[in-house]
This record gives sequence, structure tokens and C-alpha cells, in this order.
Amino acid sequence: MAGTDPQKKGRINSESLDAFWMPFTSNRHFKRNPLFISGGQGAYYSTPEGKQVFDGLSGLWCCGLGHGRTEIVNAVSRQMAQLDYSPAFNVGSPIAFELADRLKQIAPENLNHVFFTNSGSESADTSLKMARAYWRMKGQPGKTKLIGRSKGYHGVNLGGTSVGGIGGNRKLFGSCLDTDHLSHTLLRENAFSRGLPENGVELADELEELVALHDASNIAAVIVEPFSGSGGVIVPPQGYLKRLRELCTRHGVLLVFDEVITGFGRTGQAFAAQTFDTTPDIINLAKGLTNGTFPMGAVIAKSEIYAAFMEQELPEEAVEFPHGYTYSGHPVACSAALATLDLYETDQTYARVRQLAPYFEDAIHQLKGLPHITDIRNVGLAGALQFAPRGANPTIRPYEIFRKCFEAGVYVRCGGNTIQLAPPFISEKEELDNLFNILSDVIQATA
Ligand code: PXG
Repeated sequence: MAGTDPQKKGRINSESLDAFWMPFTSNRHFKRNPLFISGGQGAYYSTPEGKQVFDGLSGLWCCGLGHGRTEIVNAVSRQMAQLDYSPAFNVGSPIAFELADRLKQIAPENLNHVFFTNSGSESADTSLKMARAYWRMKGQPGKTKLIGRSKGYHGVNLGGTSVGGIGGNRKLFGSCLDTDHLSHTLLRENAFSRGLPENGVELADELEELVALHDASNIAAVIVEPFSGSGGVIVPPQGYLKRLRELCTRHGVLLVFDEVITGFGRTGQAFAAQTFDTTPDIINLAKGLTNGTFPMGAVIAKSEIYAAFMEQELPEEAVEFPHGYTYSGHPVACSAALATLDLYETDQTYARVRQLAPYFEDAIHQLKGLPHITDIRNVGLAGALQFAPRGANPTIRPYEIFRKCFEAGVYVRCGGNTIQLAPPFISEKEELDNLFNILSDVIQATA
């Protein structure tokens, strides 16, 4: 019946689950074996049966401050009562300007202009359109090709899918935009590296080959995640991002950092650009911007890019960038983001991540030697365990491990041949111990 709550009425059955076509989910398996989360407080989810489940991935890498933070709840409800929605086309709500200015203050130097989106996928496509339009304005309209990286993930819109490097996310969708890809940075000799691997800086030099092949006059931008999250916490080799920066500068190609996962503390600074001391031309954000509480993303562009748009020979009333979303700068999302940014300061989140990261690193590498583990990677408060395939199936072990862990009281993410971990920044050491103990038991009990 329309309007009834199947959970409250205790009427969850295969029919009541039929309508929701779940994203990135094995719908058929889920609907025969559903797993529900119905509450969240601090570092824990709760199930409708009342079980507590430690949130080992901060939701989907987005809720580092933990769930149910009253400061965010209060800010959002105040804003909802004061102004629930206003357009950002030709009129503006003050709170959107306040948030943009706040982001400018914490962004790396010269990244001064903030375009609001509603998700990481929209940030990806916004940044790619911005890069192409920028070159047109600079009198180089041929610079349209986009370079991504193998195993990279930039969301699911058509631009992000095109530069994305996870085959399974592309193969159903036919031809994409005009792109090429750098190799990923997973090297066999780096297996079980702690933090940034030593080998592989020269993988950045592949950009020279792509420039030789396509010519810089045809290339708009390179987009990479400072470390790849969904691809399985693929950590950049030491010096790799700096080398990429040098080559982009040398060849006049824009460098976009997709910091949707790495932004807001995961590497121990506000941005991975700061942790890895490398400033891109554009930074993409989402997730931790509102601690996951409200869909919101942002693209921060360097001043030269914004200036190129503003300096076009156009009448002053003309739109400089014909792009934007109904919900760009949504006032309620802005209130969630401002409250979140306050909490990152008052909780001293980034310092806490730097303090916890060595403990996390020691703990995750203690799993070396457990059955089927072929690599362990970590950076900041993120890590992945890579598993050998079972027969021809590379994903079945991580999937089984995820399900058994959930039953045992910890939520971890399975992605491809990996289990991925990104615990909340508020985690206590004992909670990390518990996470790794359960994971270890489950792995040992998995064929
Ligand atoms: N860029 C990056 C680097 C991401 O990680 C997106 C863009 C897209 O964001 P939206 O908000 O459109 O989903 C992401 C999203 C996983 C997982 O299992 C990661 C994401 C989404 C779903 C699952 O690691 N990241």
C-alpha cells in the first residue's frame, strides 16, 4: 500500500523490496538476503533488530565525524525553517557566498572560486566542462581530450564515466567522450608497502607519451584521485603527483584533483593536495563537505580559470559559464557544510587523523599472512586488503567477507578484489582493534 512504512509494519518481504532499483548493488541477491541500516549514532550504525554495527567505511567515505552530530542537525533544521530553498540563478542566498568564502580560506593558495554541485559525479563533469571551456576562452578550442587513469573513479555521469578507469563501470554504456588513460600505479614489487610506495614515480612520465601521441594542443586536462578510493585504496608512489604536476605545467594541460574521497581529512589535512604538497588547477569535492548528511559537491578553480571566464568579450549581463544545477548552493546543504567545517575545526579532526594513522597502519599490516591476502595498502585513515581470486572469480571473497563482517558487527566495503576500510575520524583505538579482530576472524573462516 502506498505510504506505509514496510519496516515499521514488520512487512519486509520480496514484494515490498521490488520497487527500489538499488545503485551499485546485486539487486537479486540483496532482495533475497536484505541487510538494513535504520539508525546511526557516532561511529555506529544500528539495524532494525537493534544490533550495533561499527561503521568501518564512514558510510561511503563521507561521514568521518560520525553520525547524528547535533551541531549539524541543529544547523540544518534552523536553515530549513528560515529558508528551505532559493534558486542560485540570478539571485543568491547569503549562506552560499559564506560557504564559498570559507572553502576559499581553507583551499590551497590560488584556488579561490567555488562552483557548487550536488554530488561527486556532478563535480567531475563540471570540472571537465570547465577545463574544455577554459581552453576555448584562451583561444585553443582544439584542447578537448581528457586524460584519466586506469582504475580511477570519478562518478557515474558521462564525463566521469569516460575518464573513469574501472572497466566494469564503462562496458555497458557504449562510446564515451574522447579520452585516454594513464596506467594505474599498482606495482607488484610495491605489495605490502606501508603508506606511499617507493617505486613507480616514473609512471607519471607516461603523460609524456600521451602528449607525444595526441599532442598537447588537443588535451584539455588530466584528472586523477590523489589516492584512488573505489579502485581499492591505490596510493601514489612517492613523488608521483609532483611529477604529474610538473608535466602538466610543462605541456599546458590542466590538472584536476578529484578529492571527493581525499578531501576533508582522510589523509590528515583538509586536502590531499596539502598532504602531498602538490597544487592542482581544480579540486573536486563532495562527501565530507557535509559529513554525508546532505547531497552537496563543489569544484574549486584557480583564479586564472575564473578570470578567463570573466574576461570574455561579452555584455556584462551575459552568462559566462552556461552550467549549473537547480540545487547549486542549496541553502540547507550550505548550512550542513558550514556546521561540518566548524566541527572539523573544533574536533581538531585533521590532527586526530594524523595521530591515529600510524596506529591504523600498524593494525592493518598485522593482517599480512592471513589466507588469500595478496596486498595491503594504506594512507591516512584509509586502507585496503587485496584478495586472490577464488577460481576465476576475483570478487566473491571480498563480498562474502563483507557479509560476514556485517553479521559480526562491522561494516566494511567490498569493491572488486578488495576490502576497503575508512573508519570514522572519531574512532577510538579499541574500536579499531575490534574492527581488525573481527576482520581477521572472518578472513580466517573464509575459504
Ligand atoms: N569521485 C570520487 C573520487 C569518488 O570516490 C565520486 C567521484 C562520485 O561521487 P557521487 O557523490 O556522485 O557518488 C566518488 C564516489 C566505494 C564507493 O565503494 C565510492 C564512491 C561511491 C560509491 C562507492 O568506494 N565514491
